[in-house]
Amino acid sequence: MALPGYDRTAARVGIVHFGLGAFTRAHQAWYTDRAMAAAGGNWLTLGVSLRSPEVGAQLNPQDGLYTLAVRSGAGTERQVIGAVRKVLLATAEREAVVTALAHADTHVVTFTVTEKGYCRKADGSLDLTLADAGFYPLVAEALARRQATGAGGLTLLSCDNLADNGHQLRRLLLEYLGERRAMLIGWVERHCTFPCSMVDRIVPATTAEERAAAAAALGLEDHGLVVTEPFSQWVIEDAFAGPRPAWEQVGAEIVAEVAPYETAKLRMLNGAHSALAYCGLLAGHSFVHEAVGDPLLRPLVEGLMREEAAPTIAAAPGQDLDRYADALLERFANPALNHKLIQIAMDGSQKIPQRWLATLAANRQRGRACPAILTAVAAWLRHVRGDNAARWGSVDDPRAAELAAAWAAHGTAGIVAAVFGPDGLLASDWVPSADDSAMIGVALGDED
Ligand code: CS2
Repeated sequence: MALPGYDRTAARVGIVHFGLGAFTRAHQAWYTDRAMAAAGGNWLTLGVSLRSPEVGAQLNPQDGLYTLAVRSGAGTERQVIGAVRKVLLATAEREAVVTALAHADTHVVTFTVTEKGYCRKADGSLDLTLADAGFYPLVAEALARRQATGAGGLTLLSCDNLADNGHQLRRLLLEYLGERRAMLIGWVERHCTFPCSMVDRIVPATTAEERAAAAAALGLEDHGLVVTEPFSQWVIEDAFAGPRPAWEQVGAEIVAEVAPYETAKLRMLNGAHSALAYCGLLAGHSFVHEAVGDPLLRPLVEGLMREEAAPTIAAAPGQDLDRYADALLERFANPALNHKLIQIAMDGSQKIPQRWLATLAANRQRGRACPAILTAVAAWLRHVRGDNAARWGSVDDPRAAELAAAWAAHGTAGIVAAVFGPDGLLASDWVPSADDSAMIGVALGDED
């Protein structure tokens, strides 16, 4: 088994990361681990959990070390990742978090707080009440200290599946400062950067069975174990405020323009994932590899990727979207991952705007129909109505109650307008036409 290729006891913390879940441990921390082995540097990561003590409880007793198990049909390869120093819990250790963010050794702050962690209202603006309980006050306080001490600016790097994630983070943080610390705005604009990035690696939630299998193979229990696929991609906009790890030496792509990669990933990979999740659950499947192997669903996700999403993307030179779709189908079919559809199905109200609605709007402009996405939209509406609840439990979405109320008030006849219409819960640039509504209506059936 591979071990960290550098002296982690001598290295210092250079990155603070919000939301050190399974994804980051299999992605960013893995890149940073290899970047330190390749080029050295003080780039250990300090993880911050906003509310849940779980990740700290897993990693801190293990000194931040954990195993990354890379799984494919060919077997499992394991390596120990040493890039995480420790994990702090913001609610209990606020001062330690702010001190780390304000420390002169810290140059990069990274985020995987999920779509809802940015605390946006339905119109995209900042929800100040939610933001006050999120990462915003911690970052704002630390930036004020950095200004006061001359510690310098920060690179604030969003690694979440949001369109234009860096620009969104910048806009939202500036909005927060406008409300709470307006004096800082000019300094932040001059000294901090917010690169956009596209992150990609499929990382299912680690199960008890995986931990047991690893314990049998390793002879020790690893509470921080993470399981992932062989594939990984990280494209980062070249807009750093100061030093950074040598991520480009270990496969990350540092580019001038992230948008083509990010759009392709969100609309093709994530768009197909969400379609597989809602359509797959309704068809009785549990895992992504089962859903993509279903002869009725496979053409649906192929159509979604190749005929509906790909034509809306202005590809970068050398970016081949048809081959990208081929590779995605192969990744989805990985039988060793056991990626649960219900994991992808959570938080749909936060995910589908950038995964489906943007594609629908772009096709509308060109007068093209999107039968695959409309089928998926119907499956999502059924999901939030509770059609999968008997088997999978209640709907896990911050807007579940509003969506349930819309179903109760409008039923099949009115749900499309209530959710996607100009005043709907998920109003966007895509306003369903009569044809769209009819198509979704057919897929919904007339059961109510
Ligand atoms: C998935 C993503 O859960 C989900 O919504 O679509 O987590 C997906 O696995 C990653 O973005 C892959 O990089």
